[in-house]
Amino acid sequence: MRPGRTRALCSLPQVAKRRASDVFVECLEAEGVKHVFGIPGEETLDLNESLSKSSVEFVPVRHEQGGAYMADTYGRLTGRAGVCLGTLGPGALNLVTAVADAYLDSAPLVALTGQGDLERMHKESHQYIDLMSVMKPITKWNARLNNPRIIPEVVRKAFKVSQAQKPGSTHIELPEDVMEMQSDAHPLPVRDDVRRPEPSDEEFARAAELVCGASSPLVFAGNGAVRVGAAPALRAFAEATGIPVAETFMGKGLIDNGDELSLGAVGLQTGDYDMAGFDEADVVITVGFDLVEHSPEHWNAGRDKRIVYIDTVSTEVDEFFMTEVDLVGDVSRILERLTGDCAGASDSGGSRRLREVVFGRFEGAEHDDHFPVQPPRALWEIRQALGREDILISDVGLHKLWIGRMFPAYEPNTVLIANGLAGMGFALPAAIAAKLVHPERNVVTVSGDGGFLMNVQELETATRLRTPFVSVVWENHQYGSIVWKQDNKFGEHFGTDFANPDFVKLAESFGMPAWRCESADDFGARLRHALTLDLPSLIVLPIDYSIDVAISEELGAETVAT
Ligand SMILES: Cc1ncc(C[n+]2csc(CCOP(=O)(O)OP(=O)(O)O)c2C)c(N)n1
Repeated sequence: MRPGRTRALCSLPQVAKRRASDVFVECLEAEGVKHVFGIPGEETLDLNESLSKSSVEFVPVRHEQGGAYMADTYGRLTGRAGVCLGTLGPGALNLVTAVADAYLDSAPLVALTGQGDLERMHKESHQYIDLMSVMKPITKWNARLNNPRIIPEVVRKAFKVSQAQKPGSTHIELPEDVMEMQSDAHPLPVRDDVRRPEPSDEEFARAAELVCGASSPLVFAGNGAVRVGAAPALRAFAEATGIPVAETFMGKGLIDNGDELSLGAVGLQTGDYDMAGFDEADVVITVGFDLVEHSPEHWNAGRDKRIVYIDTVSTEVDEFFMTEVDLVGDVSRILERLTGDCAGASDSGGSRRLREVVFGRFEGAEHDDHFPVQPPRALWEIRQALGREDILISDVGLHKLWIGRMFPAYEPNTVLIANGLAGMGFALPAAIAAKLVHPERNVVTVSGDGGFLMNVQELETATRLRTPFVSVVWENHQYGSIVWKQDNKFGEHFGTDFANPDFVKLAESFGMPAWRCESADDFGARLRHALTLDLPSLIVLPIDYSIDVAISEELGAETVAT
């Protein structure tokens, strides 16, 4: 053995042997884990017993997918991996959709799954599914704990990889027999003080030359900037240079919607880009732009934009996104330096036409008394009821498209939209996690009547935890966005209509107050009242989707999938 290695081992504290599951939980504590969201199983008995004696709160949920969405949202809002748990086979498989959501939406999440004993994995065996293979394509990394000795390394690596840019999901499989073995391992030190490489002076000079030489530059900012807290630096850059900022749906709030330099959230239709000034733009500065949200083909179809790329990691390859300069590193520091270097840039880029159409419609909705309510009025009421830092969480459907483009955001991470995987059922469990992270903020969800029922069981988790937020269900008895797409394509729709339970009675049966709105004014009043309560509540809002989310033919064909 090499001398250095001997010294390192000699310096380890003497630790008594403990059960492997105890060591595992000590490692979770060392990572700062506060909650594990999940459902226990026969194959996680030791782990759950160890959790019960730890500082980590085990939060029982009512479907593993709900638990994984809670972990996903906890990760989105904190930058620290949220943790979810499912037992082997069915429990683990129920995690899959939300683990994939964290993967595509770049939210740090560590999924724990039980597993049968090591010695029965090679054969047909009760509830055994090859979870390592199942989780592989929806995680950045995964590992089986096949020996208690490797627990500290595996846990540290799962968190490190999950939280490193771009963040995402990782997975640890915990065989039942390994968890009950004895081990004297102990947690590894946790160090997250990553120093990012700086772009070279030449790269900065090239970027400044491009930006300063542009006649019509604009910034396109996305979730990558939200994740690293770069909003202040981005705002300072925009203000100093006069270069306006368009946002993706997940980038909403990076720049205050009321700011003169805000071009709005683009991407619903091809015309969005045109009307925000992309057509005339010769240079586009992307800041934390994740291609998973919106294909660059929609704003660079002619491949003629000169692109300055700013992010923490190197760019994806896409034929419509051939960047000219890549500034990879600490996004805030890069923007700060560019702010000085680009003082002479042209401030004539961007167009406010998109904003005028969208927010003209939004402001005009204040006195729109249509009932069932039309989306602009519904969003207008929610905006009035919420403060700048409060949180609106969108589920997935036609309502998401309305929220994405029309709901004004003032700060990042105040409008949560799952726009990578875009799975229905996200909003309700996400709200529980948002309240755990920010108990002082108001939280409202908007779901369609389709998506709401996909994770409705988590109303019980919410009432049990007493996380006060308001679930608003836009009721139209249809999968609205599919109706919209089918009508546009075929002139008719099919397979999209359904009946609903009485949502008010359903919510009441969970022990929470609930109301059905009878008029547009009713909605605002009920929402304001619900936000004063110290327990979760639900509002059913009959919705009229007869006005096209496209708003105007001028905006062209839709480009996004809901
Ligand atoms: C889990 C999941 N299943 C299916 C889809 C495809 N999909 C996208 S939107 C949508 C309909 C949503 O209907 P609803 O929740 O009622 O909301 P609305 O569109 O009416 O606002 C469907 C089926 C999806 N994104 N996620």
